[in-house]
Amino acid sequence: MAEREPGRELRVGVVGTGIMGADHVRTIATSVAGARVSAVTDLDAERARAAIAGIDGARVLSDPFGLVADDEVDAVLVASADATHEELVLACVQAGKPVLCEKPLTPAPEGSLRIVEAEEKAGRRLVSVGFMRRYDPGYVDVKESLREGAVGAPLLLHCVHRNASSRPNTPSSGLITGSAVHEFDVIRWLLDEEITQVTVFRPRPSSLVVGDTTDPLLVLLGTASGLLADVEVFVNAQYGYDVRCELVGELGSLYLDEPVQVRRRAERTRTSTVSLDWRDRFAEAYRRELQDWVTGAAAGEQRGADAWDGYVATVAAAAGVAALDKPGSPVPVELPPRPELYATR
Ligand code: ISE
Repeated sequence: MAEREPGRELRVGVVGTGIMGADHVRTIATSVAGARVSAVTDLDAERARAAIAGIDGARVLSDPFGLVADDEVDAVLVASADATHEELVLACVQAGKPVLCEKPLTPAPEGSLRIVEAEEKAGRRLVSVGFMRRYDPGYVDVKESLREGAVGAPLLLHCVHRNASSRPNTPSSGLITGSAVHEFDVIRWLLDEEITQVTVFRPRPSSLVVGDTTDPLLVLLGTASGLLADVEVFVNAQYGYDVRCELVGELGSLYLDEPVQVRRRAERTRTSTVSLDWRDRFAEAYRRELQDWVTGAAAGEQRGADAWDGYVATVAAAAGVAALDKPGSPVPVELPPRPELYATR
């Protein structure tokens, strides 16, 4: 890795300038201190050029692996197609460059485990995974209040994850691997314990869904200490993007602030407090995530969800996908012991 002069801005290379990649480029350029975007790459060169329009010193490169190796790239943000994550993240680990990879770390657990093993071999953590809810002020408040004993011992978690609409023919598994996986991560992060089993229920599907997607789904998760968490995933809720979380403890409940009003598609234009998608709902979380990643990378520290967290999320999601085929029956989440490298945070 090229040596960075102390005090110089961290030069970030971004692979993939689709919806999330372009959003991250904008956020780094406008709202993150100590970093600048030095290079981007995308299968669609035009889209890559559009993403860096107006950003001084940023270049469009044609090869993502060339970007990882580039002397003017100190750290890499991977926001390309899920299937490309493993190779790119492994290349970053081999090059000794910090990498922030959008979720999922890899589509299947085996790929994430190979990344964990590569980091163990390198003897250091370089990989962060974009589970941005860990930076959302509301979720952070819930976690801190729980730690401070505000509601006593936790008992139950109720989670809701609604999108306005999904792409036609989204496979039902996508509701788990693309959406509910955020709750899987946030549940283990909030509670500081592992998910041990996943059960999926398939209620009557919405008639507004295009294709044979089962939407909504109800997912029930059990944890190591016996807590239960339910997650409603409904990706064609029509009225907007709506994420909720309530933690019930022995002495009270903690929940994300939410607008109290009727939520209907027809009212969307009048209810400005309902988000249209995750980019505006989690804009502050993304900004804080990127800032923390940059600050950590500059100090040689890995921050946020690590490769082990990314791996565990894929294992839990795979259990959820298996559970789709036997509604109402729990599927165990089986994990190897957590490697020493990930013991301290
Ligand atoms: C999307 O891919 C995301 O990652 C969003 O954060 C999530 O809320 C949404 O449901 C997914 O489709």
